[in-house]
Amino acid sequence: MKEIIQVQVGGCGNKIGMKFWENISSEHNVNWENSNKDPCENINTYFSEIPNGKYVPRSVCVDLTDEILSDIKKSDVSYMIKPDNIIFNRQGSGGNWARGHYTEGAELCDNIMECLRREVEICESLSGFQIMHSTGGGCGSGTGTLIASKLKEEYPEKYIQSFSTFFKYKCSDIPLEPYNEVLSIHQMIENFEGCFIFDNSAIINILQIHSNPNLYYNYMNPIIGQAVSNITSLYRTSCPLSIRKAINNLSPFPRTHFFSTNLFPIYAPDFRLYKSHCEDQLIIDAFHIKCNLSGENASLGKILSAYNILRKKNCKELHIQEALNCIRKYKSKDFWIPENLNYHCTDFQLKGFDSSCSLVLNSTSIGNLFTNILSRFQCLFRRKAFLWHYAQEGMDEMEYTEAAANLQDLISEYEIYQNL
Ligand SMILES: Nc1nc2c(ncn2[C@@H]2O[C@H](COP(=O)(O)OP(=O)(O)OP(=O)(O)O)[C@@H](O)[C@H]2O)c(=O)[nH]1
Ligand SMILES: [Mg+2]
Repeated sequence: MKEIIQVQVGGCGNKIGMKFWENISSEHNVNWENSNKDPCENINTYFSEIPNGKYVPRSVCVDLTDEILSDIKKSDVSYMIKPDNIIFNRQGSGGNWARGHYTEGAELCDNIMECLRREVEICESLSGFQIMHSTGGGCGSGTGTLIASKLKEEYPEKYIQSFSTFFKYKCSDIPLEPYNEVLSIHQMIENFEGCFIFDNSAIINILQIHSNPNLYYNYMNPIIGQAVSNITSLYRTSCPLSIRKAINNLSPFPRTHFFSTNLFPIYAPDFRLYKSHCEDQLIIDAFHIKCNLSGENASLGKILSAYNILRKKNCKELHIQEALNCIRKYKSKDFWIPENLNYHCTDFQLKGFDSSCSLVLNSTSIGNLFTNILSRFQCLFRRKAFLWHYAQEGMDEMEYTEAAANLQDLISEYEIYQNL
């Protein structure tokens, strides 16, 4: 058994985290009334069995406000979350990374680590941790990265992967967002082994959402939840990968571990068509820029590594190979290492879909997202705007300079690979 423990942190982390649990509970037939009727072999990756024979998520839910309770209650599977694993205070971070990382969040840390220790103790052979969070606020970004650094201290040999939401083009109502994002990425470079990046602006673009910003999360979160379910199917099928193996396959270099995900098909929940797609269509269409959930066009960079995850019953090997050969032939100039395109095929279908495909890309084009974030950061930092909020929490100016330099190094590293 190779178990994975999820930590969902902050407003976005908890909402997307609950979508993930809804999807995979249904895929594994975990149901409170009937226990699990038809357990999949690897139900234990993400669920632990409790004494009455029921299964509950290996999840710890953290926030700095009690909004977490309503976020969890809105989910169809809220009843499965262990009440002791919901940890929050009522102070809030005020959108400030330093409050999430050094003050308010730090106060909760002993409690969080104790809860994680209990979860680790009931695992037979822990594969690693995954953190769900956003990078723009104070909690998911500050506390999420604090938890990762504590996990690295306590379980240095375990891999940590994250599902991280950015908001590239937002005219934010929180002016501190660029600081929060750069300080988070600095930590993510050092303490996470693999980060699956989603960009809200890209998803808004794909879905052409023009509604009230508070409503569009209802459309976006199911899409991110589907992509996460597809990616994690690698760890849950009958011959599962460990986090270590999956991330190592995707990362030719240790620091460039930021992956974008293409999802095909994508339907806004109201417009879903229950249509089946053949293997070659799944593989070829998943390469389309309109399927990219981080808004970066992989064809404008070099693909360092790619993983195609197909979920369809009775996949035909011959059709898969033909489609992969077609990609290798016509997109060879996009690949940095020729043919570095892996695939994984499973019968285990995505909830509500006859067939689905996620293409995970480690592409140098993700550098554009970071360049954009760094320039928004520089614009504020040059003027020393809003720094007093962080200084009040004891943060030193050196920390911004170090974080920005680390991000600049990462961008340069992507540029080197792109031009090699
Ligand atoms: N995709 C998606 N993005 C969200 C959601 N909720 C918030 N965000 C975005 O995530 C960023 C940070 O918001 P939150 O996650 O609510 O912030 P937090 O981590 O709780 O931090 P604080 O509330 O500042 O303590 C903002 O840019 C939001 O627009 C959500 O449900 N889905
Ligand atoms: Mg919040």
